[in-house]
Amino acid sequence: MERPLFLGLDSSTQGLKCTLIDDQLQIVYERALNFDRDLPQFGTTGGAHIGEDGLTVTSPAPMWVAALDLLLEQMQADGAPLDAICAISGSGQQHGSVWLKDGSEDILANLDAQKPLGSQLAGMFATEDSPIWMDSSTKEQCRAREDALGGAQATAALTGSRAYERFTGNQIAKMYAQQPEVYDATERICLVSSFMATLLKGAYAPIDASDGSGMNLMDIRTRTWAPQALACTAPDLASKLGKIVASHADIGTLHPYFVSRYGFSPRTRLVAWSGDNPNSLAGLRLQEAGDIAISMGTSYTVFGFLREAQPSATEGHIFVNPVDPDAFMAMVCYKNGALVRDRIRDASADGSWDTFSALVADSPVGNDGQIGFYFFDAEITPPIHQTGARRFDANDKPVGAFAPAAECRAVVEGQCLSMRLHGANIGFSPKRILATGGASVDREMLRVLSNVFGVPVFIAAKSDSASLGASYRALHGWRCWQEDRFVSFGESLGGEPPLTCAMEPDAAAHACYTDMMERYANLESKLIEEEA
Ligand code: XUL
Repeated sequence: MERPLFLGLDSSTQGLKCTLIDDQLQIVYERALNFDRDLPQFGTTGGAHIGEDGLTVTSPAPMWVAALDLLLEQMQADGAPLDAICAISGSGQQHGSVWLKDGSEDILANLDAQKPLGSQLAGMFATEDSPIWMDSSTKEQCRAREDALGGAQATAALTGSRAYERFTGNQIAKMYAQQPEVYDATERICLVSSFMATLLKGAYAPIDASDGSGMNLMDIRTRTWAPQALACTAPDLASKLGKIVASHADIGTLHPYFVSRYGFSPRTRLVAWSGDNPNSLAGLRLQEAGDIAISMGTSYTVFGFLREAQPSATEGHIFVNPVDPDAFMAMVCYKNGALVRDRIRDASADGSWDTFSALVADSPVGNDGQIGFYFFDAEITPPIHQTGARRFDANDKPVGAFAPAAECRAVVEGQCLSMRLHGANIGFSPKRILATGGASVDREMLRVLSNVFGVPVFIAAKSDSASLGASYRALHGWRCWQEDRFVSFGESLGGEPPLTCAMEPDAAAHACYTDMMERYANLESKLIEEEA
């Protein structure tokens, strides 16, 4: 008999991707399409349309429908074994919303397998312009939400995050205020994740608790809509949002359209879709408290598994955990990641990574007390909008410049100290770190990371983890459904992930960084105060 297969789809900002795995977690097929390149008729840049104000950012919802058509056609043409797939789950860019008109479920129920999805669903959208996570046009709505809910900390305590402009609740409030006719014509507001699941189900699919945590609308403890958060958004919202389910929930079978048109099995189960960051947590197999991942790309993201939630008004987000419905995950985002390292490499290390690493390796742990802050872009964590470099000597006195070696080390140490400080503020006490992304190939970066946190650093075999995570979640949800009980994610996937330990901490260096933390935090607080 053929091995059972599990399909993960990932609808990101730029494209749609699939990862097909077997029950031993081996990848048997992958394919990706890019919206700008493969669906040029939608005229997107990076999968999005940027408004004239520079703040409003949307994506054309019909593009996501056309992408599903196209990807499935390509899979079929490649001879991917679609009939052996037991379950499908997926990952969507977080926070984006899709607005479906009254009667959309009837259109979905009556799909004709002879025709592509796109032409049949064209009339389904109350607006084709779906607001996405890159939008930052809802300042007013954010202020109103925090006022209504008792301030930023109260908003975070209830919903997991203070009011953020990209979060769906604030986008809904803006739609209601500025385009009430769209709001009134809408029967169902989906997230990008639940919209894609809706297409596969041919009926409205529920929002999962993990992606639902990115809306400023859900009570992260009860995993239900928070009435006070709905009330300050728009009228009669609960019925337009539908139900919230656990991320591992089985949400029904694949619509017969896909069985007839593409040759899927009529028994294919659907597992709730979730957001891309939750799926990355699943893809990296962070499955117990103390597991954190640090993704060091253009921007840096620190995210990990938490048993207890400690929401903060100043940093990060708490989401319900996508692989353990009783736990949480937290995420802290930085804008000044790779860009800063690149600039300092160019300015102080002749543009060479080898020179940069050698300078860091040859300079003392703790940098003789010198500390630097480098904000070349307005920063998210900490919230500092003034750009530039700020350098301090061992007596906390501002200085204009460091010697090249001290400059390179100050960047690396500063980034790691900041991740330890802000990670701790949102509740992380890591037992191990999984490093991914461009900077994770730099041994000196890994050494400093391990020494700052005092824990071993591991490398993930595959850093592009959202669609892989979706395939793992398909397997997880399917196991739970088959056994009619909650089977842990680890047990479903067969125990511990195979990880390579890249760096062990040095006790003396860790002690030195622990001493430095207080100075680092105080200096950072002063910079934040200067902003105010
Ligand atoms: C997370 C966020 C982004 C999107 C990208 O809060 O806004 O990471 O999920 O797809």
